Amino acid sequence: MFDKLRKAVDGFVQRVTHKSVTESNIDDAFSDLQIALISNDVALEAADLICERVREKIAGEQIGLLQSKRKFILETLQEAVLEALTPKTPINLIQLIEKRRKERNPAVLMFLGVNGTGKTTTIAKLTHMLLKRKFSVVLACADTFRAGSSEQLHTHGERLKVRVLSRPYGSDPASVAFDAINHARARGINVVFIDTAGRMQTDKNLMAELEKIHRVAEPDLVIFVGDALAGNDVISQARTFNEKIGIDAAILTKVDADTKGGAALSIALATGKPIIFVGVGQEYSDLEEFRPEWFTEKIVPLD
Ligand SMILES: Nc1nc2c(ncn2[C@@H]2O[C@H](COP(=O)(O)OP(=O)(O)OP(=O)(O)O)[C@@H](O)[C@H]2O)c(=O)[nH]1
Ligand SMILES: [Mg+2]
Repeated sequence: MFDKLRKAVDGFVQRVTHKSVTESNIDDAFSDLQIALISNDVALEAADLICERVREKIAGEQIGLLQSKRKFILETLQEAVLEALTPKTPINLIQLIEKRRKERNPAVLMFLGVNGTGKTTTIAKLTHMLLKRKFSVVLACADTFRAGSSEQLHTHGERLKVRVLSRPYGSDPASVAFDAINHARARGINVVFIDTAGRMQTDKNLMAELEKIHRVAEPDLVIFVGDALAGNDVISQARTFNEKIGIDAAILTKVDADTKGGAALSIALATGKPIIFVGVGQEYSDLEEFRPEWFTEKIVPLD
């Protein structure tokens, strides 16, 4: 999956462990590592932070002895990547839903992101996962904008046997969210998923609409859905949605088709919010918990 980033890391390790490495040409190796990280969708700040961490650790060592220190460098790199990917305040979705259930309230989860990142598919996957855990779910089609959005969510609802609330195209999406939350409260349903229309983070009107949905729904969690293939743009997306609406967590989709691997690092560092799941295909079961260790090992293997 993450072949490109891994190759770049390998190249860096080979350079700094080479016999002729000196204090001065180690700088070149670091700037190559930084460029490799950036060209693999790692945000500039993230790349800087990782290079700095490795440099600090290596500074205490005698460069001449680094030939035998391949393992040490790989471990240091791993530590830096792991630290960047490990959330300071983790989120446990199941615990949150349980807590709301005990309070006899639905957990309200709102999804946002740019067009086509996989919001609707991810909601269907999460519904599938929660149904298996015996939670009840209702879906709100707060996308009254894109042609076919309501049909798409209704199709998932039929397959998964859960209720979908929608309104005609052009209606106020905030009122669909409102209806669904009331429906869940009245019937003791555990989880409300609010599916919003994809929008560019730069579209002022659509961002204002999203703010309204947010104000009305008062969600327990706002989840940013980012596409691993979106390249460097995912940084600006995550950052803008976080600044304008405020996000609590992220889900990274299409990781199955990603060879770069930098998007996870970028989202984590741009927002400081945890990535909670990753999408690894188009089937309902293709959703996995995000494990920082797993991602780190893919990017920096220790062998
Ligand atoms: N390979 C792969 N495809 C995915 C994944 N998640 C979603 N997709 C595909 O991405 C496409 C778009 O998914 P949607 O769920 O409709 O995306 P969306 O964000 O709801 O789109 P809009 O509502 O139009 O903004 C579909 O073809 C999905 O099957 C994933 O993890 N892996
Ligand atoms: Mg959608």
